[in-house]
Amino acid sequence: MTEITAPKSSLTSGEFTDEIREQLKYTQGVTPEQATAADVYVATAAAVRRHLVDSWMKTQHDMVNGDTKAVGYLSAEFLMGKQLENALLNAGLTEQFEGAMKELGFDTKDVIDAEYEPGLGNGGLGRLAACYIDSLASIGVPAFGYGIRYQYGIFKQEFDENGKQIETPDYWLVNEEPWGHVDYNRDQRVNFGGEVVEENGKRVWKPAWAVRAVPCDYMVPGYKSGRVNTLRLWTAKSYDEFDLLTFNKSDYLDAVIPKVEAENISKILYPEDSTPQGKKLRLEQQYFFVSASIHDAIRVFYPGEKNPDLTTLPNKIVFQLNDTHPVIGIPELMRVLIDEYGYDWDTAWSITNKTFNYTCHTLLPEALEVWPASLIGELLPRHLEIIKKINEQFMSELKAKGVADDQIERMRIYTDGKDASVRMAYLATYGGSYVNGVAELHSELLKDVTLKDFSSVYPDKFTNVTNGVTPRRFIKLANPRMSDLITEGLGTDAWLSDLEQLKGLIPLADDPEFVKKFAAVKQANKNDFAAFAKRKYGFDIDPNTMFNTMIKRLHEYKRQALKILAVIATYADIKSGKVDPDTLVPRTVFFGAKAAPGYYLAKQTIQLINNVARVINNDPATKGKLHVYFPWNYNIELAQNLIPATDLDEQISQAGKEASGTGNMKFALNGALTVGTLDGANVEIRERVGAENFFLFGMTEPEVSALYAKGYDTKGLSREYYEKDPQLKQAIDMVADGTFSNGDKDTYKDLVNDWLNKDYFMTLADFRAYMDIQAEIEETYRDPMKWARMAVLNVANSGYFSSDRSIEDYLERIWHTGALK
Ligand code: 4GP
Repeated sequence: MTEITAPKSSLTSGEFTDEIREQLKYTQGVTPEQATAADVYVATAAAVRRHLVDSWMKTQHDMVNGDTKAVGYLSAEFLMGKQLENALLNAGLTEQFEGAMKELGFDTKDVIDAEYEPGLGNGGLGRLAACYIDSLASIGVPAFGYGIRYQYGIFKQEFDENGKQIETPDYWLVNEEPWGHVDYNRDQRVNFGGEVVEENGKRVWKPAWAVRAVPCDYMVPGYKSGRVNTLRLWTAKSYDEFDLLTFNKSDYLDAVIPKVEAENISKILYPEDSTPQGKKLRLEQQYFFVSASIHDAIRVFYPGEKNPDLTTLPNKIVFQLNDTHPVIGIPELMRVLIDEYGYDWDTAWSITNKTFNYTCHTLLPEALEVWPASLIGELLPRHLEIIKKINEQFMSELKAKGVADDQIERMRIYTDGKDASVRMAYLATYGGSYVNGVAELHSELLKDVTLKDFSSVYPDKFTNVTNGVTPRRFIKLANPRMSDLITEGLGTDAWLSDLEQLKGLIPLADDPEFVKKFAAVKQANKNDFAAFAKRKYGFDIDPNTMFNTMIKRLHEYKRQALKILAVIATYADIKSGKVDPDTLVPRTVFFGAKAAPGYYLAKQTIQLINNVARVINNDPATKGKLHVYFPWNYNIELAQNLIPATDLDEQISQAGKEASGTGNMKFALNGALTVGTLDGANVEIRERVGAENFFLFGMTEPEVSALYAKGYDTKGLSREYYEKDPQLKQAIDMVADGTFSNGDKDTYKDLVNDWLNKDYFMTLADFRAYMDIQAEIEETYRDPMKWARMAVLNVANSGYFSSDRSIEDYLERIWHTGALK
């Protein structure tokens, strides 16, 4: 084996240029003169991969032959973002790339832009997985990301002429995808259906059909660690190309049905993020990637062994279940150990229990997956038997511990009866060693509310790991100007792998020169964003206004409705003459959000925002004072451009509903101030950056609970807020009266109805507090040095929110492993 090749900084630009030329010639068959930016992108990607291969092999070798336990991060989503720039940075080839592009006569931006962004995730949970595999590699922990290589990622969002969201398929593989290596020789067979029979006193699964799981490997280079891990995404293939008999009878279409059915499994990312529907295909996807991954891990760690000693499995790899999606892995490992390797139940249980842990990313009860037992029985009959047996064992264990009968009933993993079902969160909690929430408040609520019965019996299983984000992508790449300024201020760039070093900026918050430079960086980023938005969306944005941003999935609990009602209220005040627009801080409000295709109220909210934007942006009364833009198809690229340009960030979810949030961290680390509720990680961000550097408003979680107890949503109490607050009333009336729908009163009727009669997420109840905090925000913004100083302090005190720190917490509290030696 070769030595670890730490990024070869000795490589010259000229040499790198030659490598790219070689790729162009021998792989793509074009001359540099014929090459387009897209060709150069593919050639550069191939050249970068070559530089990573030795470290990749060395990392795998050390992982398998050493005694450092690896991490298997099982996730249905990996929202990676574009790869080229990140790979160049982590491989230490950024400068060589810039030199090479000069030599070849290409603009680096054009080449980077040629990459099609893969959207293999819905939102927070998928992006977190991507940050975590970056940090694992950067710290040097051996790890696999295991997931699905969906052919279609999250839908592409467009808006029609009425401002409605239109979803179109996102075929990200439209051009050559140079990063993934399809490895047909390391495939796995995944079985489905059929029945379980008794043979020689043993239960034997006789599956009815199977698909071939083919891995596609992505190298995950660590930043300056010399380590390269693997993201292994599975593609479903059919074992039969077509049925020759049927084909010969000229039923061409029928002949390919089995192939289509098999390949459907990895066809498309399931589009919901918080409202899973009982879809068979979803369960097939989950089992498909989890089964392939478990078998793959055994193949990797016990190479060539016919009778491996799998009691050592928990010392070789620990599987992290990213939400409930991969939880079928628990009965699958039991099945593999018992049926395929002949272990007895207790030994299998002990191995399984030590190998899995579970991270919960939500508190919305409807997002904790529950599968109908009939569906599991149909697709995975042997697993259903195992789950029932786990449930029996669990109930006896609870009884033996003296747990009361009614509590035991509530805790059932498998619920009997006509609508028998399996609660995946419960299975994960019992079946693994640890359960963690993703921010302190969330972990507390998980323990005290959602999984209270479990934490009362197994208190030691519960822990917290507050989320984090990778500073490489979200500071260094997204915000190069600020990164340079930080490096200048600290005299080193070591902060990029030890983000707490940002604390060194604290004294600089009192250095007017530094603060001025910081403000100038923000202004330059805003200018850049205005140019980007012009190019990409045709927007004419005034960069000399406050940039006020709300980007995240569209969900009622996140309360985009609160923001848009506040915008409408301000607009109404200007129109009615109540407020002189010249007294307002000029503001540009940005929204970025996709709504799940089946989520009606979320889609209405999108339509409303678009039409508020249309009306306000075309009204001379607000020109230069208030504007609203909704760039479509929110993705990582947009986030990387907009976050560094933002002055004020919105984190205004109903307290107790946002598990953590990670956008909030990205904004604080890029010098935006936050207006937010005491929810998710906002709580910890505020604690760290200081209450005086955070615009807090709204009800707390206990206040929210108290208001529910009064019957807020069931007795229609929101109407009282509407009646009592003329500003709120006016805003809602404008939505109802057709101001934002060309006079049509029906367009938003369901949205308005919901606000006035239910308003489950208490938008109306928090409206006044939200309007009141605006005065403080405006006053602060009028003092640019004060604002910039607060922004510096946000950056300086947010180092804790590096995903490197989150990974260190996982290592210590849950995984009990570390970096390769
Ligand atoms: C998200 C949570 O909504 C968000 O608060 C959290 O920061 C993120 O996970 C990562 O932990 N949940 C999802 C989901 O994306 O699909 O449930």
